[in-house]
Amino acid sequence: MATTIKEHLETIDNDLAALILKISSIANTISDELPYRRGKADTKNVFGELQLVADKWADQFIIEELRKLGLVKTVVSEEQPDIVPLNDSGTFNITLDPLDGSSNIESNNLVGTIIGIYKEDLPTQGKHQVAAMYILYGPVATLVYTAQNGVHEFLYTKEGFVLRGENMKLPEPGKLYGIGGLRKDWLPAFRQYIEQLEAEGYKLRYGGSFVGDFNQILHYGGIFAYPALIEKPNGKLRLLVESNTMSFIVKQAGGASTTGKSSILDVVPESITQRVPTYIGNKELIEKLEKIF
Ligand code: P6P
Repeated sequence: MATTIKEHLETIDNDLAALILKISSIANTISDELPYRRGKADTKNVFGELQLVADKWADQFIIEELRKLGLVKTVVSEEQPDIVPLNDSGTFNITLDPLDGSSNIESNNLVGTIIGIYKEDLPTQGKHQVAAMYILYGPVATLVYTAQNGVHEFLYTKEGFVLRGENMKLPEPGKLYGIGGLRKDWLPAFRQYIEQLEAEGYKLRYGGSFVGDFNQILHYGGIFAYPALIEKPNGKLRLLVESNTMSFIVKQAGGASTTGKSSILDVVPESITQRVPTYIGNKELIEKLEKIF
């Protein structure tokens, strides 16, 4: 009999398990609702990006579900301009990208929900996470989490989320590379680094959603980056709601992440909207990358 996520969570702190289980329970609602939440909203998020109906709905839905649980003190969401207070007596503080890659909905490509879980008040360094997870709405819905107990993947079935992979590690050596931004805008040294990987036979996989592209690196190894660009030295990805969460997961899976100079998990946030150049994947590739900057 396959291990359910509820059974797998029995080995961790009860409140943290209850939180992760709650988040897993919203996955199928979001997946079921996506066909009906299409089109553009008439608003922009704090980053000036046009919000989609699905972005706003998923954000509100998740925040209200977390509020009902009573364990969450605050939420920092990509779709909210400020920290959202939920329960004064809550134990956890959450970073949330409710529907990462939502521009992919129109073309039915991968989107997902990214969640970082902290006990410290936000904003704080990513290394202070107590758990991190994402849900990927793909051909099948999958959920990946770590509570500092390794990285574990679950498949959504008629019986709910069941264990598919336990203590996942990035395969060595990796096979893939996926890089955001336009090649002409990459820093010259980074362009040469990528051309070296191409010469070594790394295959390009880039799908326009961090959650989908990271998930490929977790399964096949390699490197994903939304790099520093000539005109945008901080790249595009948000430190709190995107890069810190995946960096916490990749470290538990034997990989690493960097801003180009140092670990993303060590960055002291200056604001909840801070962007960070993001390079993430096999440790050996990240170490090699840091030498060129
Ligand atoms: P581009 C999605 O909007 C996102 O924040 C990440 O999920 C993804 O990696 C990146 O932006 C895609 O950006 O410029 O390729 O559309």
